[in-house]
Amino acid sequence: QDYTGIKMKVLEWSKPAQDALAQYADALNGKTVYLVAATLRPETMYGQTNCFVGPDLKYGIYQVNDTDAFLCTERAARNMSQQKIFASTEIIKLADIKGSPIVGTKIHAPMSVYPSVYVLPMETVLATKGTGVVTSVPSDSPDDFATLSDLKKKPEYYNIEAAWVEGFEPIPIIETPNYGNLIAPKLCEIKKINSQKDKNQLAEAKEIAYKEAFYQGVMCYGEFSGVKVQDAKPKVREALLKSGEAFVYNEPESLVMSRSG
Ligand code: ZZB
Repeated sequence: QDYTGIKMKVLEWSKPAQDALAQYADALNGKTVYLVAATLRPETMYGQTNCFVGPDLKYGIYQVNDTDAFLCTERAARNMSQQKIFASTEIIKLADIKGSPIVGTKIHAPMSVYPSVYVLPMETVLATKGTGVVTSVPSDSPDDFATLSDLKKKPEYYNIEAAWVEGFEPIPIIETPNYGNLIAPKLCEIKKINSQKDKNQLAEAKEIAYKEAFYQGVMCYGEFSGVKVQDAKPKVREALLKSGEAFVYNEPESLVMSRSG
């Protein structure tokens, strides 16, 4: 898979993350840390409202160079190292941290309408895919919309502060002929998706959302407003790569494919 690695700069660690990372203070000193998300939809980055981590997943903070470090799974760090994304040939892990304390961390999501967004929990984040960090675009991803809606309904249950989700609404990014400009909320309504646990309906909705946006979608936000998604996608990606806010991240798919196949 040819992913775009999105660099989400940490602006302020949550209190639990500060506590968890205190023991690594020397290693992290002077480093800017980015949560990195692997996406197939760079053209939707304007609509990022938050990012997701798996609360029970294990993450590491890996040195990129003298100034930068990436937070992702160890598996992703190994892939990155093979793709020469790190300055050093060896993998340098600066810290270990679980997903749950990262929740509540304030980050900057490149191109997002919202200047800063929060890290939130998502039970269905796969450790075996991408970086284990998922950027969230509830306008165009049914999984993201369903999860964000769950969190808004029951912040106490999910152990989050209401302020981390309040006011972060889906933004119209792509106009589609059959589902309007907020395709994910629309599909969740049509498919009667009530929570992130409605797996089968969510899988169907995702399939439709991918196809509809790619083959029939037209951008209705940002620099490429009015441009077909097919044409805008590589252009937005190029802009992100050029500004240094993203990088090319590839994933060998063989294992996952053979298991599901
Ligand atoms: C932003 C985005 C916006 C995404 C969208 C999708 C959509 P897929 O769906 O299997 O082809 N993702 C990445 N890593 C993980 C993970 N570890 N666990 C769970 N989800 C993950 O895989 C690619 C997409 O799945 C990625 O693209 C990411 O969400 C998510 F509007 O990034 B995407 C209709 C989908 N729309």
